[in-house]
Amino acid sequence: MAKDAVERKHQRLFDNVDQDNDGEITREDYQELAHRIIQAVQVTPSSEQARRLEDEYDRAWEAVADAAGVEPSDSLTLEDFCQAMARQAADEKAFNRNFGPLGEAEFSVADTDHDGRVSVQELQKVLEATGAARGDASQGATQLDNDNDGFVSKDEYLKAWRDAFTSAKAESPVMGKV
Ligand SMILES: [Ca+2]
Ligand SMILES: [Ca+2]
Ligand SMILES: [Ca+2]
Repeated sequence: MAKDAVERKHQRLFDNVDQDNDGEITREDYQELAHRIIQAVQVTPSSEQARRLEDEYDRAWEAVADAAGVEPSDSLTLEDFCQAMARQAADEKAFNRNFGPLGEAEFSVADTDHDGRVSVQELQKVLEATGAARGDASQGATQLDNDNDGFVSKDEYLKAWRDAFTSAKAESPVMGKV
């Protein structure tokens, strides 16, 4: 049976998170991904935004491990990860609780000039670091700017972020085309 778009997105996510490419996801992969974003946006690692991002990546890993029924010190295979993510994506409340704050932390770390707004260029750096949009980070960030004023609102980002993991659409600004 053909894999549906949501499953393909979870596979893409697995590849993006598996920073050391060993075919398993661990807490270290989540930590490394958080570090990559922090480096990409050049935010001070000891800053509140950077620490919040690290905390939320840690919390997200614990939620995924919990949904998969493993200890946070264990690792997850692609199959286990996709099953755990499918369960999370099917439960909107759990998804928002476990991953909503992570999306917010990503958005807040993206505002590198601290003007309270995230420009298309600022967001592009985050998308490049997560690997989410692959070669399409520029296109993805531009798509998120619905009213073409050069900035992406938090609501626009969070909605796109949720859709990336839960909607059946094969295309997503933060995930590219799967
Ligand atoms: Ca790994
Ligand atoms: Ca800004
Ligand atoms: Ca806009």
